[in-house]
Amino acid sequence: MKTVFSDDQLLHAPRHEISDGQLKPAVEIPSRAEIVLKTVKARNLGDILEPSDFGQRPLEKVHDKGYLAFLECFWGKWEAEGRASAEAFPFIWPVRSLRADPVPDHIDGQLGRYSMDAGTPLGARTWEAAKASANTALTAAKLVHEGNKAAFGLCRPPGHHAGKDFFGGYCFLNNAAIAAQWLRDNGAERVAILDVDYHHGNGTQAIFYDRPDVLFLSIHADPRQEYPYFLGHGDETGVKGGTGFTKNWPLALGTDWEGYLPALEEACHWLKVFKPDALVVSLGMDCFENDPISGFKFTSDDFSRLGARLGKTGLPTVFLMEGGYAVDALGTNCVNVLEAFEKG
Ligand code: Q9C
Ligand code: ZN
Repeated sequence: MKTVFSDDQLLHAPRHEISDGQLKPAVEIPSRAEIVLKTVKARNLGDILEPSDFGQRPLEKVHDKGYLAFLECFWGKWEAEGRASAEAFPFIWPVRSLRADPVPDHIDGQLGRYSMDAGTPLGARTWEAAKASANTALTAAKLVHEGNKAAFGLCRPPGHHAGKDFFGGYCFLNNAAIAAQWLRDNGAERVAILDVDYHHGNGTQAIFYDRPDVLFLSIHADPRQEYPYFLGHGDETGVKGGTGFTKNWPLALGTDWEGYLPALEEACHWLKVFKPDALVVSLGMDCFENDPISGFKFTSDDFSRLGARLGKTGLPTVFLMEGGYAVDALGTNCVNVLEAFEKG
């Protein structure tokens, strides 16, 4: 399987995140991508390609233009404001009874308008890294479009929490949504997204919630107990024409492979019913038992089981990396999925 990756994705290098009432060391860091790349090489998964530049169009098909302009221009405004910090955090949001329109002129207002949490630092080169990550996803999608059975976009920063007009959960551009939309625009009639990251893919779900052409399936920690808390419940199944084309499997904290498998089997059943032209897998490795911020109990071997099960679907598949914060094991867990998928 071919891997797509660009060094530009390392330019987003956050130092801290706001978590548990403290400024803590960031967990979504460049070494995540580096260890996965190293393992891809060590285990000879296949060629490693640089992404092509797809330009602004595929981003605008998913994201709001004002939001993209905000991401691009933010750091210049932050510096012009005389801020000394190496990264920016939002601290006010347009919640119930406040107005999201008009978008404020002031950067602190814009930060709140275009974000969902205070745990996702924006830095000087975040935009470049996020764009490179999206181009990596698009290039992997193109490889599958051109007839490769599967491809791996080593995306970082991740994407599935980012919505049409907001960043959060370490995500800025929704790589999976951008790839799925590109596949739709290039001949695929139906695309399925299976999100196996430990956290619910709220951004991806919201982007396709009213659409029947992109099936969104997500298996994740129950939002009653876990981030992102405000989406990913079992009764969310889509709206309007998209009714029935979103499915969620919220699982209890402490879930192991045995507890996970029935949900995975149901998700694979819906893939079979939907018959997509392509599958996009939002591949988080944060279900791992030693993940520092998560509560499931996958072993490294379970990631091979996951990959083998996905291989059995027989679908052309674009794997895009999402979360996973046990850096030492991240490469092993990720390549376990990809290798087992290919062995089928
Ligand atoms: N105290 C992804 O996996 N909050 N994002 C963690 C821990 C954010 C995870 C707080 C988790 C976001 C792509
Ligand atoms: Zn996650």
